[in-house]
Formats: sequence, structure tokens, C-alpha cells
Amino acid sequence: MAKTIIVSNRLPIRIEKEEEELIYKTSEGGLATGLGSIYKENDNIWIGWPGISLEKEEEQEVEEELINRNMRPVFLSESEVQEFYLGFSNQTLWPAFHYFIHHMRFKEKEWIAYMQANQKFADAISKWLEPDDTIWVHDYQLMLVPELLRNKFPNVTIGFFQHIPFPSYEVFRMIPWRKKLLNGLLGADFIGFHTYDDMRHFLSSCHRLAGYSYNRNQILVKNRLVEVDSLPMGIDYDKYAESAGSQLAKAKEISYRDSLGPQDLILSMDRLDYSKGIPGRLRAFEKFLGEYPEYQGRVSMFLIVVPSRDKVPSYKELKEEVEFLVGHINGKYGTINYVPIHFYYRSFPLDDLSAFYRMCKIAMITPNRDGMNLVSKEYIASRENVDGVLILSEMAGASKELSDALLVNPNDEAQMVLSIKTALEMPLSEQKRRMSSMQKTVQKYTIFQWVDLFINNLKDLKKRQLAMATK
Ligand code: GDG
Repeated sequence: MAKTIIVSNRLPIRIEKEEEELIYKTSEGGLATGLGSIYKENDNIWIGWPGISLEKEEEQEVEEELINRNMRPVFLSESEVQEFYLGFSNQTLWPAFHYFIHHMRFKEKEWIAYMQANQKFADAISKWLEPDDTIWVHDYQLMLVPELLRNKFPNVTIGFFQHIPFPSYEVFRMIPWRKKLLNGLLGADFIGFHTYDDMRHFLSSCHRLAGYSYNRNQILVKNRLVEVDSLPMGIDYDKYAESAGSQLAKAKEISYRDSLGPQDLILSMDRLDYSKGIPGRLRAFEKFLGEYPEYQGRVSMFLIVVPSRDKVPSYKELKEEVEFLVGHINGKYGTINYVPIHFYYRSFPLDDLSAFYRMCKIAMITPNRDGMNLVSKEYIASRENVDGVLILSEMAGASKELSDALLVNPNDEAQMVLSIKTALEMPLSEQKRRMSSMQKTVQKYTIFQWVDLFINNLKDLKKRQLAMATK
């Protein structure tokens, strides 16, 4: 029976070493939830890196354990993690694709490591691949994998989804290996992006940098039809709505509220990443407290920063900047019974997240760039009483669907400051009208619907390719 092979840099599992024992922790990320309905079925599998460097004997043990869980590991050495993952993926592609051109670096050695790691993933896929299988590759760490597979298996079905933005041609062309990256992706049959703009940028780069002509969303690559489309990713709405409505989340909300005091709360929750706009948000909050002193003592920010890539220097610097700003603002406006910013540098279990989503009247999500941003959708799904206000950056993919949020340009400090005031003063009837409309959207376009749409598009295209070939 034909199977589906999901491929991503990280497997939907975390392996941790406690003393000499290996502990397996399943990931609850959005992608793992959505694709859980696929990779756990029949002979389907998920191929990726288990997120830890191991001794040879341990690799054997992990492989056996993962096979029972429909997963196949690709093991990366310390130097591969350093050069392919932390290097080229996160210090060349990530900043380029998020328009942080001053953070980009171009190291030949890291590009070579990227090519070799992509080959390693392609080899692992080849090992398990049978002719009628469907392969679905995820994200910017694996852009060369589709072409590597296409060269070896000309007729195999390959889909690719890009979770981060695709930048304008003007930025993409700065990467020395741009044409190789484009040709890598064009090995796929179907390529999905979160937004129409990302898709347009990709098509423009294919045309201007690699000479391909396209018609609407179709590109002809050596007589093979490749299609691109925008497919905004959703969340498991019911999971977030049910968790937020549970007795546990309600009890936690009451107990946290008791300790925090009566202030209105503004939620800020992201991975530690310069693309997420955390310092700009803190500066806007500081300015708000200065410009509208009547709000001092009445509103606090609930700031969660989830540790991420903290070995990369620009992330370390960002952490220091956030810590400095929190200390500065709390020192400036805090009193014996008022803490302007409650800051947590760690991750929390879902029950806590749900309590936070419940207790914060405002969620302020203002990235400088974000492919989609799932936190904004989770906040909406968790608002059981259909109230609360979402302040959302126009630079997040989610803003294309959530037009009832207060949309802001994260570089426009005056607008950010005013949006906090507008959100705090918004009448309940307007909160409900906006929230109810956004809940309908997020409830309709879930992660499950996204997965089905992607797979159906891919299958449909394959049929049309076959019809073209037999004409
Ligand atoms: C990339 C793109 C795109 C966060 N803190 C905790 C926690 N989280 C969960 C959230 C959410 C996820 O992590 C973060 O997703 P985002 O979409 O906001 O951001 P990225 O990690 O940057 O994801 C992004 C996404 O891919 C999907 O395509 O939307 O644009 O950058 O689900 O809930 N989960 C738990 N504890 C935490 O403390 N359990």
C-alpha cells in the first residue's frame, strides 16, 4: 500500500538524557498535532532529526524505539548541528527570509554543510521510499531535498510547505546560492506558502533569478508542471477551546488572578527571536505608561519568552536587551503593589497557556515578520466569553485572515501606543463583534482542513501531470 512520508528537520518528539537513560517526550506543536492524523496511520512515517547528538550504540536504541512510533531518525553530528542548523539555516536563511539583512552571514563552509545535510535527509527518505509513495517536505532547512529526490526518482510525488515568509526578490537575490535553492525547491510538484505575497515573491525569484516563466500559479520546469499556492495554516481549534474551558484552566486562572492583583493584563508570548518584535513591544508599552499616566498601576504586561537558539550570538544579545528593558521599565514605573511587566523566560504546559489566554484581556502580537503566527489563533480559540482584543502586526501572515484584530505596523511606535489605549477602552459590544468574527474564521480553517487541502492539491496536480504526459 502506498504510504505518505512526512519530512521535517525536527521529529515530533524530544529525546532527553537523564543520567544514562533516554527519555522520549512527544511534541505538542501545531504541526505535530495536524500531521498526527497522517503519520500514525497505516505504514506512513515521519523522518527527521530527534534533536540530540548521541553515541553510536544509543543511535541504534533510538532507531528501534522510533520505528515503533512510525518515525525514522536522521542523526546529525555536533558539527552538522553547528554548521547546517545553527549556521546556514538559522544565520543565513532565517534572517534573509525575515528581512533581517544585517544578521545574515554567508559562509561557504556552512553552505556545504547545508548541502550535505540535505543529502543525508534525501538518502534517509530514499531508504524507505517506494514508487507510489507521497513525500511531504517541511520548511527552509530542507529546500534542496525535493530536487535531490527528483533526480533519483523522476516520477515520485513531492510536496513542500514553507512555514516562514518567502522574501522579496531584492532580498532573496543577496544569497550567493540563490539559484541552487530555487532549483532545489522546484524539484517538488506542489509548493505551499502561508500567504499570497510569499507565493508571489517566490514566483518572481524563479523568473528573475533562474529564468523560469510562469503562468498564474504554474511553472514549467523541464516540461514538468510545478504548482504553487497560498494555504494559510490553522490550529486544532477544539483542543484550545476545550482546554481553555476546562475546570483546570479556570481554577488556575482564579489562583493566578488572586496573586497578580486587579490590573488588566496584556499577553506577549513568543519564542526568543528577533523576528518577533519583543523589544519594540516593550518600548511601546513604556511609552504608553509615560503618555497615559492614568494607566500606571492599572495595566501590566504578561511577558513570556520561550528559550530558543540561545547559542546563536544575535539571540543571546536579544535576551540581554529584553532583560534590560524589563528591568528598566519595572524600575521606572513599578511600585510596592504594582509590577508593570511580569516576565518569564521558560515554556509552560498547555493548562497554563490556557489560563494565560483566559486571563489576559489583550494579546499583543507584533512581530516584525512572521510566516503565520499560531499564538494569535490560539488566543482567539481560547476566549470562551467571546471578549478580549487582539493587537496584531500587519507583518504576520495571520493578519491576512484576522482583519478584525487591531492591525498595527510594528515600526510605527505612535500607532502601537495608541492601539494599547484603544484596546483597553474598547466597548464590550465591539470586542464581542470582532472576537466572534475571528473565532468563526479560526474555527473554520483548522489545521486538519489545511492538511487535507495540501494533500488533495498535491494528488489533483499529480493526476493533471499524468494527463499531460499521456496527451
Ligand atoms: C513557525 C513560523 C508559523 C509557545 N510557547 C509555549 C508553547 N508555544 C507554542 C504556541 C504555538 C507555537 O509554540 C509557536 O508557533 P508560532 O506560529 O507562533 O511561531 P514559530 O515557532 O516561530 O513557528 C510561524 C509556524 O511556524 C507554523 O507554520 O506560524 O510564523 O515562524 O503553537 O502555543 N507551547 C507550550 N508552552 C509554551 O510555553 N506548550
